[in-house]
Amino acid sequence: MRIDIVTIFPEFFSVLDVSLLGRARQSGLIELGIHDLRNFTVDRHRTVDDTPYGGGAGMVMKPEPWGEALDSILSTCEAQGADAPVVIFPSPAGELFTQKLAYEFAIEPRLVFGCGRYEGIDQRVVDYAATRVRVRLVSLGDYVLNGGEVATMAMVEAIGRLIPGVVGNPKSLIEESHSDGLLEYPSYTKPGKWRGFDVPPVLLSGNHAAIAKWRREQQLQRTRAVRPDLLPPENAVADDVAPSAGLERP
Ligand code: JCZ
Repeated sequence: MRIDIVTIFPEFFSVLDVSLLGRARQSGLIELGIHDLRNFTVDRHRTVDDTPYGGGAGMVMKPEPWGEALDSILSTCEAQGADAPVVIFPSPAGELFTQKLAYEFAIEPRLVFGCGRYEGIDQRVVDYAATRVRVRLVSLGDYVLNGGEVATMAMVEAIGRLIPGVVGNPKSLIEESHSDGLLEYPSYTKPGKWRGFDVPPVLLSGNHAAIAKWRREQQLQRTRAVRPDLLPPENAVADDVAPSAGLERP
């Protein structure tokens, strides 16, 4: 997969040189292009923002540098005979980014992320892009970030790890998909006793059926307690009878 990112803070993305995604890039599974939006300006001050029409606080990103940046990336795609990318604009006004969306994006050969700053990007950039490629406005969650960079990084990580070969042990991906959208069960490792807390005895029993049953119960209990919205209606119970998240002392 090839991922292009347009930003006024290209140095933010140096974190993608390390860890799992860094290795995936070295092995050629993920190709990354980071583009400084200011390189697509033509004025002496490399201006990327201006005051909003209609008034209001803050500045808006000017359309011209965005148009040049997108044209440049899209013409590279066309020259290579590559499939048209999906262009993703992180935005608090977008659809929610979920694991389902991560799977959807992970099968694309090319993605482009446009990272806004200030009060956002002139709407015509999105409208123009939509005349040429598939465009998605995507929100990481219901909170406000200072720009699209952190949201892009989270999405690149969530998408990248789904590309075959990126995660060393594909079993960890399979187990996740088997969890049916429930929260994960709690994990333990050695030592068996630590600061007065014991590992739940069932995990030391060697009884694999009992362990699977216990883990499933833990998943349901946690999900009911903190994320009942994830449960199918028949499993959800009223708040006042919901069991604890299992986070209290034994
Ligand atoms: C550009 N401010 C892009 C996305 N989920 C979420 N929260 N905040 C954002 C976001 C904020 C932004 C820009 C300027 C995305």
